[in-house]
Amino acid sequence: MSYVDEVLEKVKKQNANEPEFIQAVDEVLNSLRPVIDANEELYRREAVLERIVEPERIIMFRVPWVDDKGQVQVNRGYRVQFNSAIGPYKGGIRFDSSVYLGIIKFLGFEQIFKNSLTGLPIGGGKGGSDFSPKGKSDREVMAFCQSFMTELYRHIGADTDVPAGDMGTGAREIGFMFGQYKRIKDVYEGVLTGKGLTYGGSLARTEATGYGLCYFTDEMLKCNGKSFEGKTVAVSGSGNVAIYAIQKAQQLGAKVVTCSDRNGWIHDPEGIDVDLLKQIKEVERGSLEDYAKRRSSAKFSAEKAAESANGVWSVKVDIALPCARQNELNLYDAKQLVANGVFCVAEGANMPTTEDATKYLQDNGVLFAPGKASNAGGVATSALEMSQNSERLSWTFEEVDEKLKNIMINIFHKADDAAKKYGMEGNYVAGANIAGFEKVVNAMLAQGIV
Ligand code: NDP
Ligand code: 2IT
Repeated sequence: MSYVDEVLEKVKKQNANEPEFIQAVDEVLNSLRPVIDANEELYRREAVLERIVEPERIIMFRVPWVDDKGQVQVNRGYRVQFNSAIGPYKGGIRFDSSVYLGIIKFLGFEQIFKNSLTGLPIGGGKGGSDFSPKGKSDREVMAFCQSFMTELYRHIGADTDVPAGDMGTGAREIGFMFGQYKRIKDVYEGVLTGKGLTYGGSLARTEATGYGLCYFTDEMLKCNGKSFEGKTVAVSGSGNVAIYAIQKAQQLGAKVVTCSDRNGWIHDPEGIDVDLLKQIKEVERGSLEDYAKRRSSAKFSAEKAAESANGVWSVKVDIALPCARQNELNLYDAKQLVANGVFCVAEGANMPTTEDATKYLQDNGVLFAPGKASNAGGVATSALEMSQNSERLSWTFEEVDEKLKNIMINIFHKADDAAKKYGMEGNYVAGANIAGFEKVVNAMLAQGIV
């Protein structure tokens, strides 16, 4: 049995209750076959794959807090410190009722390769809790965040592990966690990124993931003789990544006609009004139904993304940008997109496309950008925030945005070059995995058995 198959079998057996983690490992290891085969003897002896699929450390803890009725609630907190070969652990914190260890492990595993691709010195990690801020008061969110940090603080630090936001964790939550960390440790340091601009945050971090997705996609399109100009785009989600992907795609000349949330999705053939969307989702924390009520060109469908299909992918468009969550674009959706003439799918979310859907899109000539490359702009800008915190200076929006753009263009070319080197031109999934993996493995081998 090949080394890859051996390790995959072991991962499936040892993590049988974590399907998302198995999916992420399966996708990465399968695409690494040419590299592993070329170095099989060394990698086997050094147990490179066994080590890379095993987190360096998993922290799980109780998070008790008191709700507005005086009732004590208990959630479970996680931090998975996956790989520190190339820098301190770095990765977001997800607050969502669907969170369990398998979700955090899949996200942490992806983060290793994503962070490597940025070219910046950051290792891979991820954290979160099954707590959902949805429908909670600000005081409840603060009580939860303070309790979460009261345990997490002892495991993190500016040179150890630097968390940030992810689904359900935005500026408000980062602020509450930063305040509690500082209060307990009495150290003012860049221990979290995505901070507010008045206390160490970086300009352009809010926009970075969505903008970065479009910079990456723009470069991929250009290198394939295409562009955003005059194209129609379907986006899913309406959170941090989606909002700024919509904004940048429109700035690059496209018309974005869909977005979605937990309650349903909208089709706005005139193009999404980003200011209205921001008002509803960022300020009011409301539902897209309100968007359609205030904009006559938009139609809201209460139909939620289901196991079988997701309405946003039924609209005829040229480019699709999934920006909500894992496995939101399945084989059925991929077939609809291809039948409707889509020529590019670029992932803003982490692992939004199922493995069979990815293969179908690639087999049908669709330009496909994998999230760990195309959504790396968020964590890359987090690393720029860490640099600014270390030198106790802050850069202008334009400076950060320019660096972000260059990083995304470089990531595209790293993935493109690696794919070409191994005879898989145009397969950016394989190219991104290989380029991300090679740097981490070289560092691991150089550092001995740790
Ligand atoms: P947000 O919480 O800001 O937004 C998530 C969006 O997805 C919301 O619109 C939410 O709906 C929708 N959503 C969540 N769960 C479901 C569901 N079960 N069904 C339908 N819609 C759903 O998160 P982000 O925008 O930060 O993250 C989105 C994705 O991007 C995640 O996969 C995340 O891991 C990834 N990512 C984020 C980065 C970042 O910098 N923030 C960086 C790289 C990747 P509602 O509005 O109703 O809550
Ligand atoms: O998935 C991701 O890359 C993020 N949620 C951002 C992580 C970060 O540290 O900025």
